[in-house]
Amino acid sequence: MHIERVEIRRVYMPYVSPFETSGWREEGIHHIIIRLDVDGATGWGETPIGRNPFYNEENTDTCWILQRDYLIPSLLQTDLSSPYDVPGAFAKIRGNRMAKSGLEFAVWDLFGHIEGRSMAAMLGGTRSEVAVGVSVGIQKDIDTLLDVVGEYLDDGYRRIKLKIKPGWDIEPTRAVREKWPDLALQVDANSIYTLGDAEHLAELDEFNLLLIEQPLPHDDIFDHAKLVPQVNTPICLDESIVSSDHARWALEMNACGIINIKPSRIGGFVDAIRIHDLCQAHNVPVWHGGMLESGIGRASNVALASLPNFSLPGDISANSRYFHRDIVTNPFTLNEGSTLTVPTTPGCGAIVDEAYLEEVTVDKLEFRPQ
Ligand code: NPG
Repeated sequence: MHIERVEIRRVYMPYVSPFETSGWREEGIHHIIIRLDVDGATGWGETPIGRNPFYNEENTDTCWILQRDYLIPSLLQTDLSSPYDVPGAFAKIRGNRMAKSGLEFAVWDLFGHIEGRSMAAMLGGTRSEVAVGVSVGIQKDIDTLLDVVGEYLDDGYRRIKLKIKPGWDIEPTRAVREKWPDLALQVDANSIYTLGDAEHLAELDEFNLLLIEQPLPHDDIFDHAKLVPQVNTPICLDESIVSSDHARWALEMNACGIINIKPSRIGGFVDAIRIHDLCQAHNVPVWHGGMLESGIGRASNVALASLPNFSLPGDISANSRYFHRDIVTNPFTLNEGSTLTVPTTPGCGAIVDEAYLEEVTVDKLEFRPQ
């Protein structure tokens, strides 16, 4: 099968409230939405990339250029018999995994519509609901943090992740732990510490956290392996795991006890499933990260999170936690028990609000086979 038409759109959608990590602060998303068409069937995908290269090396501009000049021309030339053909179509192009991922997701969605299968079923999902939590950005002070966490708990979320950085780590975590002694709580440093901070990071051990996520640099695995024996809390890798090979290296080096899988960071579902399976074989739990996706990327995240080894709650909150209005007409709502329901309709299950998508579009391009 050859794709007949590709459309990419840069979109801007404001968040309900700004999101701040140890490395950046954003007021909204600057993602790329992809649409593929073949013979009356449509597939949607999202590259949930940052406007600036502060999380990884890519940004919206680099993804746009890579998709326009390399990835879409390759995809249009490829005779696809399954979504598993996509990584091969992109194999010559090194790195740029976020740029690749949205196109791969759209091919999965397209095949789901053509074959009448849900994305979760295609990926090997086994759950009808996935456990989710909220990632709480850095706040202006501890009182505000406690209010924000309290609101999410009132909404029904049962797992909270706190963003931390030097000067905003031990005390905010202590305050949340003291107020909610039984809360499932974890922290995320987004690569801001160094191995010299090992003793400081070990101070987090007293708070009974599920995990400490990506304390050391984004491209490091070696020093994480040195950190692991110095803290009792499980170390989870995010930024450092960009492929199934990186996951294998980390497991062989004992650089982490848990892995956060974001399929967009890894270039798509094909390699993300390999990481899931590898971790399962090693009895290493995984959980699904988030990149504040619109309803399109959110639906495909929920599908992947339905695989069996996603055994910790994901950063996949209900759409209303991110946006007042989303580009889908069927947003996820939080179930009792802090879960989202896995769609069973063909593809990822998102119903795109094309009129609103047009409103939030900043730029768009269309491609057809030459
Ligand atoms: O709920 O989607 C969400 C946000 C989860 O904290 C979250 N994502 O470092 O994991 C992260 C962070 C992130 C956001 C990373 C945007 C990159 C871009």
